[in-house]
Amino acid sequence: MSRTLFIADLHLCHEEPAITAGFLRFLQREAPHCDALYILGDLFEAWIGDDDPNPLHQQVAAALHALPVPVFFIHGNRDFLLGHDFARASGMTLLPEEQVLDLYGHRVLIMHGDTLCTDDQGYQRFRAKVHQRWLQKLFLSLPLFIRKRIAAQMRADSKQANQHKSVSIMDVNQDAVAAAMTRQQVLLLIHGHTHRPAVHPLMVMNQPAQRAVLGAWHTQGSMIQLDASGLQLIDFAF
Ligand code: LP5
Ligand code: MN
Repeated sequence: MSRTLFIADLHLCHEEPAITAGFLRFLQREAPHCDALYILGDLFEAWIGDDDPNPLHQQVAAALHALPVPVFFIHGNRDFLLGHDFARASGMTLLPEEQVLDLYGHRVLIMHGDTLCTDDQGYQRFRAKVHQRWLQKLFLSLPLFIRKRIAAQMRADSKQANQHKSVSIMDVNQDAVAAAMTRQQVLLLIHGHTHRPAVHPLMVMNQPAQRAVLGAWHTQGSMIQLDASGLQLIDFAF
C-alpha cells in the first residue's frame, strides 16, 4: 500500500455517537490499507485515567487492537493522561510530544500542536501546571467521581476563557513553527489541535516547506495521507 495515515481531534465521547461510529468505520474500511496509523492527540474528549470503566473506551481499545497495522499515539491537551494500561489494551505505542519520522523519503515532524500556540500564555501556564508528574499522580489517585468533577470544571473554565481569546491567539505562532522545524531539521510538519485544516506552504532553513493541519471530526472525518508523492489532506463522510 505504501502510505501512512494521520488523524487527530476526534474528541470521542458518549454524547457524540456519530463520531464514534465514523471512527469505527474508518478503522474497518480505511485504516487496514496503510502501513501505520498515527493518532496525534485528542482522540478522546477528556481522559481522567485508564481506570475509568467507560464502555466507550473498551470499545475503542478493542477496535484499535483488531487493526492489522501498527498504531501510534501522541497525547493531546484533552487526553494527556492516557497511560500505559490503555496503550496496552488498544495495542497503541505511545510517542513523546514531538516525533520525527522518516517515511517514503520524507522527514516529517508530528505533534499535537498545542505547544506551538505560544501566544496563548494562559493556556501555556495551564499546560505547564498539569504536566507536572506529581500533580498528575495526585489527580489519578483521587476517586473517579472527584476526577470527573475536576475535569468538568476545567472544561467549563476553558470554554469560558476561550470566549475572551482572539482567533489569532489560539492559532500557532509562526516563530514557534519555524523554530520547531529548524530544531528538528524537517521540511514537513503535521499537527492538529487548532481545528483549522489546511496545508500551509512556508520557508524553513531557506527551503520551501509545508505545515499540514488536521481537521477535527465534528460532522466528517479528516485525515492526512503521506506517501512517496508527499502529503494530502482528505475529508470524508462518516
Ligand atoms: O480544550 P479546549 O479546546 O477547550 O481549549 C484548549 C485549552 N484548554 C485546555 C483545557 C482542557 O479543555 C481541559 C481538559 C481536561 C481533561 C482532563 C483533566 C485532567 C486533569 C489533570 C490534572 C493534573 O486544554 C485552552 C486553549 C485552547 O485549547 C486553544 O489552544 O486556549 O486553554 C485554556 O482555556 C486555558 C485557560 O487559559 C485557563 C484554563 C483554566 C482551567 C482552570 C483549571 C481550574 C481547575 C479547577 C479545579 C477544581
Ligand atoms: Mn487539542
